[in-house]
Amino acid sequence: MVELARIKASEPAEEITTALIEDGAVIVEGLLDADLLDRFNRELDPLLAAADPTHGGHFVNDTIAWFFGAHTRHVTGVTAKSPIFATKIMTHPVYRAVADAVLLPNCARYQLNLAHVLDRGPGSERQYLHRDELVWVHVPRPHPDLQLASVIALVDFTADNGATVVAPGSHRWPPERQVREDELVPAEMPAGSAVIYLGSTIHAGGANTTASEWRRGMHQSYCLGWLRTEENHYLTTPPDVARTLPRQSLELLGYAAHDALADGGGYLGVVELVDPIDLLTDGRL
Ligand SMILES: O=C(O)CCC(=O)C(=O)O
Ligand SMILES: [Fe+2]
Repeated sequence: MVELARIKASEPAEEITTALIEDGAVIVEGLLDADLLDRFNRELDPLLAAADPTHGGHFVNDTIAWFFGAHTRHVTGVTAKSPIFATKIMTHPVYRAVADAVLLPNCARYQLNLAHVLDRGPGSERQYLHRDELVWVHVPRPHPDLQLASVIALVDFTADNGATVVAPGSHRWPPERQVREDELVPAEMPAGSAVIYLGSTIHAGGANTTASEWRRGMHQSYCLGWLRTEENHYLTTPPDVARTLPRQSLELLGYAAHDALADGGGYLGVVELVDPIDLLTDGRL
């Protein structure tokens, strides 16, 4: 039986990064302390209570509708809806340290890709086993790590309630290699812990076979700063909201220019030829 390494959030981040690069995934125990977990869950409670598990049938296409199914309550664009997420969780030092190691060698700055709560209810089937990085299928292989992804357990994750399942080592497999059932591990973990995985690691939200438990998970990911992000942060978190956030959050939301001059490159994402974060912070935007 394959296992995932479990490392405490208080251990040096290099240990987490080493296990992640070795296995393609790692469980970080105690990422959110009890108080932060509780405050975040209380912010989410009313948003989830108002969420419709069918999402009104509104998805970008039919394949994505099938992928998420009709038993999941979604909160998307969490950066604008949860100040705790935008100021404490997206910028958590463990994510920063691991992303610095995994993503920064191949971009001038990395960014948030998406922030999506998946509250997977009874009846949710296992998601299609996938690699998150295939949203950038047009980047020729081999390529460097494009993405760092994570699901934080906001309730205890069990194999029965739909813990994320992961295929350790699959980040090194050729694209055509199929995964066998005995190669999958459920990321069982207590609330407040997280599974972190590479964009190239095969995984899926697990089936929720319980009668009444909702599996509340915070799915967030980061990607190289020169890629198009899955969520459009400028629309989910427009300047009026962004202005209330600290600089580090704005940078992760893509409000900072991607300036690759030091690497012999050019700039991306400017406004009036200026770094928009400067315009935003000094009141000109
Ligand atoms: O909810 C989960 O456990 C995983 C979600 C996921 O992999 C995805 O939506 O891409
Ligand atoms: Fe995924």
